[in-house]
Amino acid sequence: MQPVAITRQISDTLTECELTHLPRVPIDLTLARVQHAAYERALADSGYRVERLPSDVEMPDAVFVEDTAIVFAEVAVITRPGAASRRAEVAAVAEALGRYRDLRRIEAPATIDGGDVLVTGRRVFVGLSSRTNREAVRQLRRLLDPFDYTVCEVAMENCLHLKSAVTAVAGGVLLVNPLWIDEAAFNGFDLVRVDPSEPSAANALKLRDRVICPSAFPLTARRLRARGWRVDLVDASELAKAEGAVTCCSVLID
Ligand code: CIR
Repeated sequence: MQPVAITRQISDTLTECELTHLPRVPIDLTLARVQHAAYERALADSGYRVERLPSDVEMPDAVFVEDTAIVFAEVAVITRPGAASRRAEVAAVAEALGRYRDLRRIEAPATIDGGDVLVTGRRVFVGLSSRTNREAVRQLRRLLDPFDYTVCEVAMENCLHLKSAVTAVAGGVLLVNPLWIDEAAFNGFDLVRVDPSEPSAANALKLRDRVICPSAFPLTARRLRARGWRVDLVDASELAKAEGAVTCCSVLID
């Protein structure tokens, strides 16, 4: 099967998005859409069939589709996002994902954003953030019980999501910002650190044949290229003002 990337249109109300760490600044919606289209082209270039869902004005943050679902080879888990304003986003994503996977759901009182879940091989790391609680970790562990995954929680600080601080860039290799998570939680992995002048650079998107990084972080991209990987840069300046980066704008079904 050709791999699929679910993305979602940028809502006209993006400027009313949730913000946790950044002050609200003007977002150029036209430019945001141009940048988002370039991101989708990078997905398509890498072999993904891009399935773009519509959005609407009731869902300012819907473009950050990663937070609504976690896809495994066996099932997809529909989240219960930590921000109440984002809970309605899951319906359309569940409908789309249901064509490819059996669905499981996280239920109240659990809350979890997909951005807090790092899946690499059979390991599942869940960041305890302002969006994700221990009850969600418990439910996720139970849902994955039949499938031989190890689910563990990770403490984090000073960033929105676990994947703001750590992402997988190759099998067994993680890109990390050691100031936001404890590297000891990732014992046994080969860790590449972000350039210290680019603290937000740990969010990179691993595709089949390349890694996508925001063009704002050239020094970290250089560190990845030095390992021999193809790194494509995308300008994500506008969605970064809404606290989004590159993993958050797609749900990949490989
Ligand atoms: C939010 O605060 O929920 C959005 N403004 C940004 C979400 C970014 N999601 C992600 O990195 N997974």
